[in-house]
Amino acid sequence: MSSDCLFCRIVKGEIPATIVHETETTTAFRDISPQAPTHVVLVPKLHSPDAVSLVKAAPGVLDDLFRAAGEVAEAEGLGTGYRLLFNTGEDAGQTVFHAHLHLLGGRKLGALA
Ligand code: IU
Repeated sequence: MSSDCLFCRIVKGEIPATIVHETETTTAFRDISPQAPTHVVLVPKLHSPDAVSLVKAAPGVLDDLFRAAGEVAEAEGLGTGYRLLFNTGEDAGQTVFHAHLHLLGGRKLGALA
């Protein structure tokens, strides 16, 4: 946990967020600036700056994130499809340096840039 990391603070309940799912290792909440009708951010409770660092530090947690994403997608009724993505590094548009998996769905999604 990092006291100056926004997502660590959401995980600890210090900053409000609309939490939609929680497991022992994962917290999932609605993105504050949704890019699709369903836009949920899934974060590991363990602080790691990006997904590749996370898989090195705690590989099983990545499995947990994807499992949780599937559960959220089902709960949100996204049976016709959804997108899961990690922005990794500044050039990819990562703005919060705590690994997080975006879950987007609820409309036809365009091609990736
Ligand atoms: P990115 O992959 O690092 O760009 O994603 C960070 C996301 O975190 C982005 O979609 C923001 O809208 C979202 N977010 C949030 O949900 N709550 C916040 O308080 C802040 C950012 I700051």
